[in-house]
Amino acid sequence: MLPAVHLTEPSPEQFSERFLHHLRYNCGLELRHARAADHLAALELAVRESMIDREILTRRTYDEVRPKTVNYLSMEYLLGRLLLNNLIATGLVDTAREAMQLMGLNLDTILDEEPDPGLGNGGLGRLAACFLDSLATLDYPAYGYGLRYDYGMFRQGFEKGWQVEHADTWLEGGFPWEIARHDLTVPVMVGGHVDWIPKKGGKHRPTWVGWRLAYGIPHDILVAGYGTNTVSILRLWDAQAASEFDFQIFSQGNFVKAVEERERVESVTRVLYPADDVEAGRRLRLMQEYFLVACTVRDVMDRFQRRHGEAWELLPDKVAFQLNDTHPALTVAEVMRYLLDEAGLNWTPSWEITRAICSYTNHTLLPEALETWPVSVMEPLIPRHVQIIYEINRRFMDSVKERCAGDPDRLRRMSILQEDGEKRLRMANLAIVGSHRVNGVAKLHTELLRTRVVKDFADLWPDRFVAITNGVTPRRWLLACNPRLASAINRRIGDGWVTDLGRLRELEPFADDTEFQEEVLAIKRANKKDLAAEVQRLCDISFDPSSLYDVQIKRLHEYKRQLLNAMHIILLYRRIKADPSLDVLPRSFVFGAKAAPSYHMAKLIIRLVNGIGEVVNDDPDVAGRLRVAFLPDYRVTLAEKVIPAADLSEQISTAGMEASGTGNMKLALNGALTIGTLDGANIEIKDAVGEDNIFIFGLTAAEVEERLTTGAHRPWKLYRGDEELAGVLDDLRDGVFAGDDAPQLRDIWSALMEHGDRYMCLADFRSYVEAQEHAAALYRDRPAWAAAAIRNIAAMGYFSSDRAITQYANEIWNLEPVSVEEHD
Ligand code: 26V
Repeated sequence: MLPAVHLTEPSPEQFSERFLHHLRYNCGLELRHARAADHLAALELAVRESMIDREILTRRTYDEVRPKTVNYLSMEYLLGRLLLNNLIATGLVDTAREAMQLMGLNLDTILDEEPDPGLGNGGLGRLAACFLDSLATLDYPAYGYGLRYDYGMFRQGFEKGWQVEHADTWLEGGFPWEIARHDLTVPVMVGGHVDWIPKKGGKHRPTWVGWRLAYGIPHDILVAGYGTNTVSILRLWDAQAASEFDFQIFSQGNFVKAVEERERVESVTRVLYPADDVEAGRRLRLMQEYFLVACTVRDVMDRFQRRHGEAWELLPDKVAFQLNDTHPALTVAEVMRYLLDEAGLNWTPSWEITRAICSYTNHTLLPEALETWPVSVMEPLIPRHVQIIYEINRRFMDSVKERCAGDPDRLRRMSILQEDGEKRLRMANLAIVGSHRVNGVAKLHTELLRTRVVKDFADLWPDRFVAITNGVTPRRWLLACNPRLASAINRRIGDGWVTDLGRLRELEPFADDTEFQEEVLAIKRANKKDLAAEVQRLCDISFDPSSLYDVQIKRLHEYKRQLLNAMHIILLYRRIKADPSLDVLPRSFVFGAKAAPSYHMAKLIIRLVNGIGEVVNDDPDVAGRLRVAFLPDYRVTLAEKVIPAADLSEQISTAGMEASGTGNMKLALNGALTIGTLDGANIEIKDAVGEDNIFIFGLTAAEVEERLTTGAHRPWKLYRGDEELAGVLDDLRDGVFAGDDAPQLRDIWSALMEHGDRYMCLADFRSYVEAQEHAAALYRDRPAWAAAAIRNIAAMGYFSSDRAITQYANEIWNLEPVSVEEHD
């Protein structure tokens, strides 16, 4: 008989007892000696207690019910700070606030001490984090799986306007949210080769021999659902070398070599790759991808076996693997290997099971971001997997040949093996062939996948492709980050929206309510004041809260077109210089973006924007009407400060290039109006808010495609046809905003004028400027702007990650919620 588990709500007094207990017995301190970092640690441990109780309850329930469980595999999780969200989820915020007060401490000050675990690059990693929140909140049995990088996303600084990268040592001060589970360590095989060895009955079977062992140590981060007992686990793997005694080499007395080998194995989880585009083709990156997959499949299969023994035919009823992009695509090969080599099944049932449990989400259309791996890199590391993939491909090609004999081109395109030049494996093809569902992340994105990127596959298996538009968690992206707006909404429609975001529709009637308009404007102003203080602190630039806050926050990429935004600022500046008395709407431009350290053009664009700021911010002719701030080290924590204060949300990617975007949703949810192209989820946002409440401009995806493929895009013609555009381009050519770096920054001009302007900044320039003028005009009409902002908030219900996850559960995983009750 297991002991009863009841969850009791601590009083503020009890909670401060808990806090003091942890301060004393974990930090060895009395309150009077504790510093900010100690307050943080003690508070985290106090909250963790409540989460662990729930986690134990959750595990018990699942051991009993043995439900189907989804396993989300992602190389990246951009969690952001956890303390406030965990306090909110467990219902302890008010208790904690009071408890801190009782001890003369301030909760907000402590919250602001927490570092931000940045284990991801951008949208894909943040989406994974929103999904974990929704899975737990909706009571879906789920595990997140990822890697525990010692160094996460680099910290960004600026020197003379250039990006500089610093190591992110997020584990340095300890990370109380994780629990190392050495008892659940898993072995991972690497290297060796495949032999054909006779097995029982004399049949020769391929056997992987000569491999070496590494180990994966799980570190669990608890993810508490909001207002439910469910706590799910994000399990991050840390690579560890085999113990010294396993080393032959060691016993041969070659000590230094043994240590080097350990170092090599353990470096697998050392650092997050800070590029989200050009596939690195690096051995270490492949090793990371394999390591995640091998550890995870082993862990899931072990759990399955504990619950269901060798009843492998039950796998599709009990297990789902969701591949977050192709990075974990080796799951297909690893599950096959497990079923064939370890469970001893034959090919056909193994393949049926594999396909029934795997599914794949595509997050990018850019051809340069589609992963392929040289066979020559893969073979020495995972020879058995390469062999299995060849066999998958052989059978697949045979089946395609039956259907489309006489179309060798199609066969070549669909093959997992790319044979022109160096032999490579195409991970997207592997993921599609090995999955029962493939999803895009917005309607347009899925359509473009179907008709362009993987058309042959969609023709062959139309039902395999589904569209599931991304979403964001309302807990972090409204309730926690914008308490002023959240309470104002609660006062009008109650707080049901927190778990049912569609309820925001009930705000619609308040769009024309003067009182609510004024309240929303006042809240925005207060948030803008807070951000101004932050900008002052970070950049030493002063923002006027009555100016329009024009915000672009996202990774730095040419397709996202921070450059187009910069060109608009240059245009405004030129207009003011030409006539300083001109009536221009005061604007404060906020940029937040990291460039991949190896992405030359992205770094030039950062330098350009910083250069524009330098020229514009202090120009007496401008008289404070334009302010440009590039906030250093953009990350989740900074997003939480910028988003509530934004008036205008820049979503200006070249149409057909942004898969979805999720910042667009967060900003609109916080009452910013979008200026954007018909790209990604912008299209669905426009449909939801109505054309009058968004500023749409630019070419459509079809028009971009047409111009790019026919060569109809003529930068010089556009230059000659638009005097203002020509002025902006001349400034770029002449390095007006580049100081001593003019020669280097001229590459930006060259990309536009000499290399064809691949991202169509020139083509969209005029229509962008006009959209900006519409935005400025509306901003001057405060009640009209407020009404549009309210309509945006009211229309964001669809963009909840709860809706997205419900769709995954129903359309892909066939997964049911399981509620976690207290135990008697
Ligand atoms: C690719 C690579 C290539 C090798 C090096 C490391 C690395 C890391 C990430 C990636 C792919 C990044 C793809 C991505 O983040 N896509 C974004 O996904 C968001 C969520 O679906 C979506 O909203 C964005 O539009 C999309 O750009």
